[in-house]
Amino acid sequence: LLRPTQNGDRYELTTPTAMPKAAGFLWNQRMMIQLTCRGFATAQFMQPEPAKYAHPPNIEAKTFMQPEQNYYAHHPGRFVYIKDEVSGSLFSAPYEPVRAPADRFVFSVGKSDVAWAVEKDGIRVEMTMGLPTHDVAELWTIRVTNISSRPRDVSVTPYFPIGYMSWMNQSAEWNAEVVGVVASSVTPYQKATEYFKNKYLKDKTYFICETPPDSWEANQASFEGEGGIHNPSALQGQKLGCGDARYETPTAAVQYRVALKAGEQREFRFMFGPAYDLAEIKAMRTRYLSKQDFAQTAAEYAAYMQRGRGCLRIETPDKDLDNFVNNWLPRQVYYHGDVNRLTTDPQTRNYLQDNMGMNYIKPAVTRQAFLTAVSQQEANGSMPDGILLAEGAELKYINQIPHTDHCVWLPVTLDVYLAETNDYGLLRERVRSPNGDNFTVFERFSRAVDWLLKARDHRGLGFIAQGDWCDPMNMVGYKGKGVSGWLTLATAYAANLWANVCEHEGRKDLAEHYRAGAKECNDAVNKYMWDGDWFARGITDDDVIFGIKKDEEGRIWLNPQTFSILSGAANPDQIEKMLPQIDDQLTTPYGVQMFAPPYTKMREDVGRVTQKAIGSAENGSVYNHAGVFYIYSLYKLGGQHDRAYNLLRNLLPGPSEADYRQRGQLPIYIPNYFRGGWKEFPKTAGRSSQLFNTGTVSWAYRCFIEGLCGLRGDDKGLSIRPQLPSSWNTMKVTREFRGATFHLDIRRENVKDVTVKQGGRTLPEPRIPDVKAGEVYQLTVLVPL
Ligand code: CEZ
Repeated sequence: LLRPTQNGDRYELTTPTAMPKAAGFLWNQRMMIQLTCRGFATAQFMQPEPAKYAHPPNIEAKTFMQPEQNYYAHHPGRFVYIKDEVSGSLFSAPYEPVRAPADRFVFSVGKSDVAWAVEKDGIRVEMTMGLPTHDVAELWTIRVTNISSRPRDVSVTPYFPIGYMSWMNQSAEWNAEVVGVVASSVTPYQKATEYFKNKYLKDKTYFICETPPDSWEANQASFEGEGGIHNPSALQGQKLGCGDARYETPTAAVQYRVALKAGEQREFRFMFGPAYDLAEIKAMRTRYLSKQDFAQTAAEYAAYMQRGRGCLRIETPDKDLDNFVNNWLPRQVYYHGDVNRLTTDPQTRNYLQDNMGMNYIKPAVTRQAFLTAVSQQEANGSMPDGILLAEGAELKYINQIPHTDHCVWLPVTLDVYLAETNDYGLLRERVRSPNGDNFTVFERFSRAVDWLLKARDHRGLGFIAQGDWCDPMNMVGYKGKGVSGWLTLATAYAANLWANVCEHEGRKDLAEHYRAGAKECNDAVNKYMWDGDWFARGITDDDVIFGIKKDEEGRIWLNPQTFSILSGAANPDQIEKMLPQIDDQLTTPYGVQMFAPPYTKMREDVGRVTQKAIGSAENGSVYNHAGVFYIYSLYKLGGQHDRAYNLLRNLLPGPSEADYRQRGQLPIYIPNYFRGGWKEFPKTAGRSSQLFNTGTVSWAYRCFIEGLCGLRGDDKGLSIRPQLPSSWNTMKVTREFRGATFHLDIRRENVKDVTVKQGGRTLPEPRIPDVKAGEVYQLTVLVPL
């Protein structure tokens, strides 16, 4: 079904039907494309707002990237029809639209390309797609080989549907100068002001060929005819109709008639993408469309991916895990830090956490992100709902709804930046904001935490307004009174972290102030929200406490428990009561659910989260972001090696075949959720959302580095406290840190506490002080039995 190849550098799936939505993705700073094993594709590019150059066949709503997208016969994709012109038999690669079962099928996802090899009736089709590092375009190589022992006469017809581009104006035609189909459109608008904004949009889509085809078709309806997409009428004739589309749905189909001797092979190259005008298409053609340029572009792109390789290599008893941590997790972290989910207004909490991951890859990017974020701080110290990244960008979608947690993420993510870089100098940078105020980063962080401490009610609990970390929890506090237990705890956690920084900066007075604030929050939660075995989630506008034993739905929520551990609100007795409840009520074979039981009907004093489908998204799914907070809190707590590790491993599909099939996802990324509703709907439980945009990954990487491997920096160096699961006796780790390289040989032995040896010498404590850039440290680490 599924196997890693090339040392985990690639994953191969050998059937298009067992996990139909299994996909790979590639990106550069201007675009992203997700390709499923069956050949369906979703691509976006930034100009600067996200736009598409291949569309569905009818008007599509514009929205943010959604989980659990469905595919259908006419979904945009990249396909090749192969017809035996003697026998008349037809198939398509990779699998859609014909859906003819192949004799051999391999979908191979690499870090810098996506490829297929499909064989049917003696013909092999290989398809490979790559991207340039800086431009928006897909580079396709299609190779057709006669693997039978007789000469073959086949037609090869790449089919790249362009779809419904615009209700104002759309057309497509063959252009001999660029050797391809060029579709044109006008992005629809109504306000005169938009005309000027849209004037330079890339409203053309091109599909150009290195080798001129024998015929082509630019009109979708003519291509498909009465035969249907699985057996297009255009393939019945000697050649394609060479038609155009005049306010008709554009497509790009080109045909080569090839006679292949036994063993003979033909190779074709194409480019697909958006352009402003013909001159740009010509320039793209000249820049990329040749064998040599494809090879060089692929090498450059691979080097670009390689720059995101991260700072950790592990060798553990679990090879699939090693593959993921060494090859794929840092790649996904890099993606988040590199493109900010392809929005011009990432949610503030997402922006900060995505950039938190960049600490382990390119800390200079994180540093800049802090400066950008605080430059948009409001005059009252609060943070806006989204951070604007492009000129003219606006707050959209969820960023128009007031959420009260954004300030929390400043100290929380700064903690990692300081641990990695020790760059306290950042705090002394001065940042002017558009509202005219001018403060140092240090002052801005203080103002943010002060705002959080102020935005609390008479009991000392944090107002939730129309949401906190949980976006769709929009009606707990929309009347202005409701409070969030989680937010109050997160405020305490953030205030404590900030107090540590204040202390480091010689501001004992402020440290005391923030610790006192944190204590107030913790005390308030303990006073009003402890329900005997766990903490409640919140109290509504009408003073109804929820997330407690007597609730039939939404009875226990994960986030308050997690943050009570991180904030120090929970004492050891409380933790001892909470953890088994989380095991019993929330933990499933696919990870830990963010609450349970899921809501089955609207609760008007909680909000639209209760209206989401049972076990999907925030309604009681295995929401990995919440799950990984919990894992992090277990590693912080210590002594929970197995609980933490089992959940950490479970963020990843596999390694059993049954698990892969149930989750339906390749083990090359962590999705934002797996379906929950484990007791209610076991049929769908575990199913992946297939959405690789998620705050989970920076935390997951952090858990591997700081938690499992126990390697955390501070102002004095690197401390070493691995937390191996009990089933492991050894582990090898290579960690890059502040320019130095650490090789650790970790073993279980009869020691009382973690013991570190360097060159036969036992260090006085498990830490390396004064890390020197350029140095290589060889360490033996002994951990207790
Ligand atoms: O968005 C995510 C947010 O990007 O949901 C998380 C939140 O912490 C992240 O910042 C938890 O609520 O509006 C909706 O109902 C959406 O479902 C969003 O809540 C969700 C998107 O689906 C992306 O995952």
